[in-house]
Amino acid sequence: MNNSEHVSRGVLIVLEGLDRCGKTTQCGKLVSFLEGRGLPVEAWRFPDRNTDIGRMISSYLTNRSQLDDQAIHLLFSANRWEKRSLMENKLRNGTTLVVDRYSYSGVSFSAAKGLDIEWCKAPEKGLIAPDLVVYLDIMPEEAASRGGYGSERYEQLEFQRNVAHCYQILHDAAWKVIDARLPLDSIENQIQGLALESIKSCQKKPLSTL
Ligand code: T5A
Ligand code: NA
Repeated sequence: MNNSEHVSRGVLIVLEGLDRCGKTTQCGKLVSFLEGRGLPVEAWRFPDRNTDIGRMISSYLTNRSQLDDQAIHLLFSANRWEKRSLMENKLRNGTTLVVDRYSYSGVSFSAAKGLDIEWCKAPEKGLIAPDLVVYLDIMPEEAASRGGYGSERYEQLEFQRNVAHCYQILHDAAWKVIDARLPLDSIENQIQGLALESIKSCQKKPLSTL
């Protein structure tokens, strides 16, 4: 008998938002919090720059290579697909995954360039659907004023405005929106509450796909 039938599954938690909204900071805090409660949990991020595809993406993002918009879009998607079976195994075996960006970044950043949004969504179909999407809501102007902004390809105010607009189109009622201008610990507490709720309610639900 399959071992995983006896284990409650892990939950797929995704944090999304504009560049510099604070996702990476909050993903780290959430992972530590869940670890502290004795839950099996891992921090993941997309792009995963450690694979061959991820290295191509990283080179593009740091302006060391050029690619057509469609080509880079498909690479970002392929970077998720190459991790899909590992993701499914981890979840089935009870590990909760806290993921810094996922398909919604893929669609929003490419559609912000003017690509057709339905075309952008197509290669994401069949990936595992998140149980919880937390959107850290920030004005592009505010994000731009945070440290380190401007070093990568997409970190430009006008472009981030388009991305924000595309996120609005994708946004569905199940997303949890948090004001990213709040103090760190206030955001942290809100995300902890949402994560615990999701872990409680999703463990018996089967995994689904986008
Ligand atoms: N992309 C990604 C695509 O185009 N398609 C895709 O499919 C995917 C997956 C790289 C780029 O790739 C694009 C999106 C991105 O442009 P990345 O490597 O995840 O993606 O880079 P970013 O998301 O841009 O990461 P950043 O590091 O820029 O932003 P974070 O993670 O949102 O922010 P964080 O936590 O590093 O914080 C930024 C700064 O703000 C401060 C922090 O201390 C830090 O200095 N900060 C706060 N300040 C005040 N109040 C708060 N509440 C704060 N929270 C954080
Ligand atoms: Na980050």
